[in-house]
Formats: sequence, structure tokens, C-alpha cells
Amino acid sequence: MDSGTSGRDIPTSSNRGGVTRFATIALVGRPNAGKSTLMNAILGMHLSIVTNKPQTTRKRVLGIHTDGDTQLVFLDTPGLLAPKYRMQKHMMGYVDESLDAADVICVIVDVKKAFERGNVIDPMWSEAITKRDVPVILVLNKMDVLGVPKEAAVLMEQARLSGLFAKAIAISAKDTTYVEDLVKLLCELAPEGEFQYDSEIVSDQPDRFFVAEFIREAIFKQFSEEIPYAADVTIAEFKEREGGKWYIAADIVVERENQKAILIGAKGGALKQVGEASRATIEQHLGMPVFLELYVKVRNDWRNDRTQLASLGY
Ligand SMILES: Nc1nc2c(ncn2[C@@H]2O[C@H](COP(=O)(O)OP(=O)(O)O)[C@@H](O)[C@H]2O)c(=O)[nH]1
Ligand SMILES: [Mg+2]
Repeated sequence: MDSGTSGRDIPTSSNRGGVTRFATIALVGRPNAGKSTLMNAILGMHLSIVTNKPQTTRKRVLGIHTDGDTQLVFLDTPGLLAPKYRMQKHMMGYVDESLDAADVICVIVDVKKAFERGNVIDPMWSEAITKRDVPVILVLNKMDVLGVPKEAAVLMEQARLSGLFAKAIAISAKDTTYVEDLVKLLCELAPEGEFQYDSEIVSDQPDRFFVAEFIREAIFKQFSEEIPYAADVTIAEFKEREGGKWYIAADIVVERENQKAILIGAKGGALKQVGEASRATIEQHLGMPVFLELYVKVRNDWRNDRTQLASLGY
């Protein structure tokens, strides 16, 4: 599919001598489509948190992929939904900002769900992408769960006929199948431009942001239904210590006393488990041993409270 929407020339290898290329790529789509898994697969590391529950990603997560003369900055975003809480309005605000910043938009679609729906075009994102005058790539994800790969061809054809996409590609973010081809395509679409980040770094977001995210991830994995959505994490103290374990104290904020009781568990067992699981990921990310202290605090209805949300960084 080459019905390019941008009018931008796609460079060939022959005109690349000496120049650098830079592009911001927004990863958008429904909750659970695999946006965060894809970003991690591209970066080759666990940067953006992933769980089997929808709405895990709440803020924009920035990941930098530098390859030779091309730098791609990926913006992983919360899944598109109709907001019910004030928090979700903020989440959709991050999606909008990311789309505004994008040189290329990747729409991530769960291929099986699209096939079952019988339509690859989703009103949740179609309007948002047509408003923006940049190339849009359709990424059919989770090809590994599609029993009959031929089924994807139907969706590819729909995508082509819609005229919405510069290109469509079928991948598995989990197996990393065809992820390299997607990256190659994005490098080709990147306009000429200076790198905006040091080629050694993978994100511009501070360690404490990722530490809070990894604690949230552990909570999402450990608890079912209610708790993960009622909880958020803020870092109270972050001390780097010369020649010793780094000291990190984090507050887990929940909405009600009964949620606090569940999170702490009998004899503090549940909270201890959250600590152990998240410490492993944190230590891996920081490359340092850490001493992690977790406190659970109740802030009534924080998901709807403007001041509370601001203090949690929304
Ligand atoms: N089978 C399969 N599962 C995937 C794939 N990509 C993501 N997932 C799973 O889908 C769920 C949601 O993934 P996540 O990256 O958090 O989705 P996001 O909400 O779009 O960021 C997780 O359980 C992932 O392991 C894939 O290519 N194949
Ligand atoms: Mg996500």
C-alpha cells in the first residue's frame, strides 16, 4: 500500500549519505492492543509496563531508538476510550498531545479482534488520525494468535481501500516477528533532521517515573479487578547512595480504607509481595541494588479530584 498521505518523499539508501533523520512516532490504539509490548520489543528492553489488563498505561511513555543515522522517538500512549473519570480525561489528553507531536502515527490493532468485528477501521481512532496530516501506519498485532494468517489479508485489503494508511504491516510484538521490518519502514519515513537526544539514552523520563511505573505494574499483576484501577504510585524519597543500596520510598495511593486493607494483606503479606516483585524490575532497570519501602495511603476519590491528580502528576 503506497497511497501515502503525507506527500513526503521516502528516501532511498542512495540519498542518505551524511544526513541524519529524526522522527517522533506516536503509538496509539485501543487498550490491550499491544502498544507497550511493541515499544519494548523495538527498544529491546522492558521500559513501558505491560499486563494482561486494559488501561495499564496511564501517561505518555517516551522511548528512544537510535540506529545509525536515524533516531526514532516513540510515544507509548494510554489506550483510546471514552473517559469516565477525570483521570481518563487526562489519559486521553496524553494521546492527543502525542498525536500532535507525531511525524508518523502507528495505529496498533489486535488482529483477532478486528477480524471478529469484521472491520479493521475503528471509529475510536479513525477521526483522530484523519485530522493529522502525517503518514499513518496500520500495525496488525498479535498475528501469533491468528489461527489462519490468510484472515489478515482481508483486513489488509480493507485498510488499503480506506485510503487512511501509508502502509499496513502484520506483526507479533510478543514474538517480535516482523518488528524489525516495521522499524525499517519507520526509519525510511523519518524526515531529515538532527537527533534530539543523546544516542546512548533510551528515555528522557527520570528514573523515579519508571520506578513508580514498575510498582504499579506489580500491583496490576498481583490483584484482580478493583485494586489496580484504584491505585496509583508516587515516589516520596529517592536517594542514590555512593557504594550502597539506593533508598526509595514510595506511596501507594488508593481510594478507600478497604482497598488499603486488601493491598496490605494479612500480616502485610500482600504488600511485601508487591515490594519483592517490583524491586526485581526496579533493580534491573537501575542496574543498582535498592532498598524499597512502600506505604499505602488513602486519598478519597483521587481519580476524580483535580488537586489529587495534579499531585500524582496528571
Ligand atoms: N499473543 C500475543 N499477545 C500480545 C502481543 N502483544 C501484546 N500482547 C499481550 O496483550 C496484553 C496487552 O499488552 P500491552 O502491551 O500492555 O497492551 P497496550 O494496552 O496496548 O499497551 C499483554 O498481556 C501482552 O502480553 C502479541 O503480539 N501476541
Ligand atoms: Mg500500554
